Amino acid sequence: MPKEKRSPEQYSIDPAAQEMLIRAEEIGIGTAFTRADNMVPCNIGGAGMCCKLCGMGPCRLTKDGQTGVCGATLDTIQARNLIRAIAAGSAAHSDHGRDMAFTLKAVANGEAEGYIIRDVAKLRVVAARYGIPVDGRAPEEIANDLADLYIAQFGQQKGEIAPIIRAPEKRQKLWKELKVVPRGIDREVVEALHRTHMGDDQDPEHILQHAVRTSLADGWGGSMIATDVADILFGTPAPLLGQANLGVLKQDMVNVVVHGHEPTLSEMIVAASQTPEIIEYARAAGAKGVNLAGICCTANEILMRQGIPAAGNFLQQELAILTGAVEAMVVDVQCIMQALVGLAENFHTKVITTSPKVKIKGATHIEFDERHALTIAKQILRVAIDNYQNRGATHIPDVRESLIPGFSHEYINYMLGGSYRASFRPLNDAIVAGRIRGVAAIVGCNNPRSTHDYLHTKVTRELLRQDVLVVQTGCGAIASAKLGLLLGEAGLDQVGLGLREVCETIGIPPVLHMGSCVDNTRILTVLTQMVEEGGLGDDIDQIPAVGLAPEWMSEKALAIGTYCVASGAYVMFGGSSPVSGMPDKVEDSDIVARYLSEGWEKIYGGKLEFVADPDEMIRRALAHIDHKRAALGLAEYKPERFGRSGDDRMRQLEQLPLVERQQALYGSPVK
Ligand code: NFS
Repeated sequence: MPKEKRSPEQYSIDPAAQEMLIRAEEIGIGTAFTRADNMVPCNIGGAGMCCKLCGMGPCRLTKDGQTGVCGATLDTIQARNLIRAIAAGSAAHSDHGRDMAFTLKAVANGEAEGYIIRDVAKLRVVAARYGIPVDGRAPEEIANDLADLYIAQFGQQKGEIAPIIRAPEKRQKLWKELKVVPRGIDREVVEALHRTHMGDDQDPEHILQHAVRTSLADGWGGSMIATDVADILFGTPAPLLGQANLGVLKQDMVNVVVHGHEPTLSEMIVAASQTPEIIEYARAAGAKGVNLAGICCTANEILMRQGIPAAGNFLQQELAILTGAVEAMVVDVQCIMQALVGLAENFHTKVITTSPKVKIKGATHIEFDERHALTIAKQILRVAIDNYQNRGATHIPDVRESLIPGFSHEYINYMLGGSYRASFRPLNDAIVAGRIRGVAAIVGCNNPRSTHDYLHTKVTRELLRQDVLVVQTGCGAIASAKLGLLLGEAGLDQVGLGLREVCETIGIPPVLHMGSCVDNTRILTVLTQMVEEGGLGDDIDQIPAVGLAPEWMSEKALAIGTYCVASGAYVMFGGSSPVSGMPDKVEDSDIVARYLSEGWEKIYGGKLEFVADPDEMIRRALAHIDHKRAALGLAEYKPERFGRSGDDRMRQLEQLPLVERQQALYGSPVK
């Protein structure tokens, strides 16, 4: 029986999304929101209680003590299902990292049209970390060596992946003792699949130990490589002004939406769109030019480096096409809904697939090849421009918000101390003093099963009020951007006074946008640097910090959550749990869920929990932060200690007559 249909306000808290969903209803077009209404999720599969790994099943274990045909117990089945998801997520991130490494190699050898090495400084720093000689060498030579080293990580069979040395020393030692240091990125993913083939690894804890190793191959391997190379080729992000939401689409321009994940093509489309030849071509077609906008993590990549606006997050991909104003939606890999093609048939929009790995029936395929990157980018833009004349009625919501993204860990380090005294000291000190209670990474997807953006913003706002500094990536960052939380002035009135004062002093928004989902590795680096700075313990699990993915939906999110736990973080997911079991109906069906929390906490100091209620998520996050503060012997968090923020006080003083103001400031009037 279909669930009850929800109202636009129940679908999304974003007014632009609501407007487009009303429009979709008016013209009779379905979206992920309505499809979610019509598709009741399977409660057995959803709880991790269904095994379909072989042809004797699928086996659905819904009674006490029941096993699969082969005798597999529920905890084994849940662990196998979970590791397969983690392997898929790790594979997606890491394959992205591999492509980036190949691009670096091609650029180093002059085989990639249109690219240059933009951040030579980062290239030298990263290469030097691995002992690659840098002095007196051309950037291309260094890049060639680094590309070779990075490419080798994927197929490496033995030993340890190289980037693991970037974790805190104590953590590395723990991983070695536990035998979870990845040997090679591909090897761990393949082994996860092998172990879960019928008749292999059947001890849930042993399976989950390998889940950790697989996820570490992502976080401290494939994803870290993706971030490094993107920065080296396209520039390490630093704050700039951007905009977000569907209102960034323009009526009088050719709108090209780039959607997916890898920055290689989207960066080239940005470059191509600014060439006189393309601008002229667009003008000849009657448009003012080409307006680019991003969706999902591609949006984050070009937003934080080039200031290209974000049209929205995951659940807005269909809504962008519904505006009728998108000439082309150019997609590469990951998070692309198949529904886009059918939806686009109602409009003039061309859905263009570009990756050799991704085709969608009915889409136009223009395959990307880095050797001819600029030429292909121009070709794609010409297809979009030619389509401008076919545009029909449009409906662009007049909703957009400004934001300041671009907080790479390099920039955070710089902003805290300047060029010569770059340091995490001020951040650590603010935490030690209790001005900042702790740090929360609020990341991950949207999910049409919950109200779009609601859970993200609910937990973000509450933690800010509680003086928790928030860092964000992925679709969660775009959710906060749309609400104005990524702007200093607009966001600060919503945050606790201690945190507010720190933000005012440094001149930052209370929510730091750190990039795309592969850039969660930047958060790992920040946590490591906080450890190395001193004062907050000697490993990541001692820092008063939490990781939250309130609206998760993708397997990549599970991989991220797992590597963060293995790195020592307390991670909570909202929404549904893939290992929930049905503890009220089937005895011990939550053994795996308990192990991910209590079991992993004993081993890694971090734990993974699925918490549907956002208030409970907030409560547990704050309790954890306070518990970690106490364990470090830090001052108890007391918000009233810091009184009003400095800027706030100055603003009030400005209202006073001069003598009284001087009295308040200096104790007596200045003569
Ligand atoms: Ni992350 Fe980025 Fe968004 Fe989720 Fe998808 S875009 S890689 S998976 S939906 S946050």
